[in-house]
Amino acid sequence: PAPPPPPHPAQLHHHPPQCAPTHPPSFFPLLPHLPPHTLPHTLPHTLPHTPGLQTLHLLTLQGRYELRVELEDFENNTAAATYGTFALSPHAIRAEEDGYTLHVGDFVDGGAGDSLSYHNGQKFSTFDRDQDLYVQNCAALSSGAWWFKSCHFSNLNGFYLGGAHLSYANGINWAQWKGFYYSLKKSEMKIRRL
Ligand SMILES: [Ca+2]
Repeated sequence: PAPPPPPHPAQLHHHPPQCAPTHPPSFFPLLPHLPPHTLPHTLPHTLPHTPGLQTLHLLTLQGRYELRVELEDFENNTAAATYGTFALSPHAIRAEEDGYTLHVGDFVDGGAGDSLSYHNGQKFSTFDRDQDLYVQNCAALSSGAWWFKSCHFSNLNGFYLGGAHLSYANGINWAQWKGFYYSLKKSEMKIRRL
């Protein structure tokens, strides 16, 4: 077979030089390898770029809060789980060093089952900050950012896989309702001061 034609001169400079600044380490390098339909519903975040956790920590210091998780599948079924206590690192001087530890309890079933009490007491882990109890990186294995233990019964920051999926536990999973092979259409976590 004929050798491939030499590159057009314009293509020689297509790639940036080696000294070009690289993107900060995060989930983002994984995304180009995924087909479009597996793009996450929210871009996974890294701890330093997660103001939400610090905000939640400070907010839940101000009083007693409950958490309500509302879920919806692709048949428009809905289910919920409520937790009468919810806080992040309530006893920590520096919440980030404490890993925004999840304190959750007093589960009340709204049809979804309890997929969060397992995570009580766990630190929040991301792809580039493994704070789980598993020998491997749960955030990488599950394509999420969560209070992973070893690893999870819920993964609401997982990939938006659009319903049933063949891959294990890396979708928007709430195992006690739909198992580890069903990625939900919608999930919301709401807190309310008691
Ligand atoms: Ca680990």
